[in-house]
Amino acid sequence: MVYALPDLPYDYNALDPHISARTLEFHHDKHHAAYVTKCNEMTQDTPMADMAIAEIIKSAYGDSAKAGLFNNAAQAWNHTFYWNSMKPGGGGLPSGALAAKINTDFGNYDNFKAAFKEAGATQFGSGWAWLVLDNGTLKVTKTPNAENPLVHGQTPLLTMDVWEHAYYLDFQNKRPDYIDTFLSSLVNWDFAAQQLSAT
Ligand code: MN3
Repeated sequence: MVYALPDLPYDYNALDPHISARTLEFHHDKHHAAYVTKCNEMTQDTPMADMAIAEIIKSAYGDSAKAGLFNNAAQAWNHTFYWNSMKPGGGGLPSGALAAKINTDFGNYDNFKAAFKEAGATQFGSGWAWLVLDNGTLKVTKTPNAENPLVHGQTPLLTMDVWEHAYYLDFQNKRPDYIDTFLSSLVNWDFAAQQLSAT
């Protein structure tokens, strides 16, 4: 397998002033690119070379001999999912079937929002906050480091990177402000709705 680094789905300055071009240049061109390069180096000339990246992630998870591969493969996948979880002019409320499902499973949008903010703010150190479909029910989860919902049999719908490199240049240590901005101005509900309708 050669997993290609995908281009950002928007221009580097498209999320300005919420997330700067400088953050996206470092985050995509340095951090994401390095995970992709290392993942490809580690699978080259092995039986995993022909596996899809989601299969590599699930197969390497929990295998201490493959911890490095897991971290790089999962981070390669997580970042692609994260770029798509945001869009220029994003934020606000979901609509259609996703909005109805959020109301059913969380009671209302504000309950979802509170759960997502808490997950992002309380993930100690590096990690991710997620909206997932778990056995037919929407849930908010958080994962440490590179871990992602695929290894727990859940379907990810949306993610937010809460590693410091995602927000430090724009928000410094104020992770809660980044989370508020993600929900108010960046979240791509169309992408999450597509993930839900594909299940
Ligand atoms: Mn990151």
